Amino acid sequence: MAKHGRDGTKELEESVKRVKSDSENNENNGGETLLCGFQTSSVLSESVREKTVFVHGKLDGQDAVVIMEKIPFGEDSLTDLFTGSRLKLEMRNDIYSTYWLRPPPHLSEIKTTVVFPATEKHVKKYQRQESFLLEESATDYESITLPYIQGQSFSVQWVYNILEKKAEAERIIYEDPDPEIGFVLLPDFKWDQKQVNNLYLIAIVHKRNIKSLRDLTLEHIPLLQNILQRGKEAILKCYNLPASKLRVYLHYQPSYYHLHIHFTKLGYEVPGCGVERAHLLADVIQNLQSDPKYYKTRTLYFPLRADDGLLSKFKEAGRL
Ligand code: DD3
Repeated sequence: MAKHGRDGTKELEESVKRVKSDSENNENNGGETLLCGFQTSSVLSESVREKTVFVHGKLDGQDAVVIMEKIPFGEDSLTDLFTGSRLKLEMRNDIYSTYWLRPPPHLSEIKTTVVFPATEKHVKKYQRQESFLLEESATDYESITLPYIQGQSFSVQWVYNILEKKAEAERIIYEDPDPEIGFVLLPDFKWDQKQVNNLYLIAIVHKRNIKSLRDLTLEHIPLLQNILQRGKEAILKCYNLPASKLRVYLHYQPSYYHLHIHFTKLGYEVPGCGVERAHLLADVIQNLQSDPKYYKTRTLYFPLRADDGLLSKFKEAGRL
């Protein structure tokens, strides 16, 4: 488990360095040349603003999705950037001049995520899609959503790997091993971990039978309170970020059906943090306190993408 003290940034840097040298030592096992043979089929989506691109292609004849993202400037790297770079002049005019700066290799890294082999679902997930807001009553959940979830083989093997320390063990920043109210807290891999400005951690519960918000009742309050309390404490200790700077919430629908809580930095407008999908953990706790069956009985609203299988089920049932 990574050690983190009061001085969050130093420790953060240290753990980032460690993760890097781990993967550097790994050579090909760490995938150094993995993408050399990548054959692009299509660009699924891209965003000029987010500076991301999602590419579908083939590796060894199998489908793969590669996600690349240029990361923000970190304040700590500015000195290295100025001293270690060369400029190529583009134009000069009066007191104005523009350049192309060629940064040293360690400052020109692109955050890259590879899904391989990718299923058709992975490929679809990253195609730009229209979304629609659905209204799910308690009976809709029982008759449409629940059977759909159960019929799907949404694999959460990667979640079990984290809980069993078969993957990402060194990335865990806090763990409460209690089987009832315990959880693991670690960086979501969307976070570059280079700066706290776009902090994104997930708490994954040890208990395995809670699919989503819909399953929560009074009996889960101790679990939820534990995550809220201890999660905030761990983030303060590790990254020096107080609870007043955190957005702590659940998604409905979640992207995987094993209960997990998102911790993101306030001000960082991460996809999925809008009112149509995010439920603040503190609100969830209060709602359960005032009505133990709140999430079993209420109508819940959520957006679905046009190609989502669940959307078709709602259409078939005449609910859209
Ligand atoms: C996922 C939601 C899931 C494709 C992609 C992402 N954080 C993860 C595996 C390991 C992780 C995550 C599913 C999958 Cl790009 C399909 O996310 C993960 N590890 N969000 C961490 N730390």
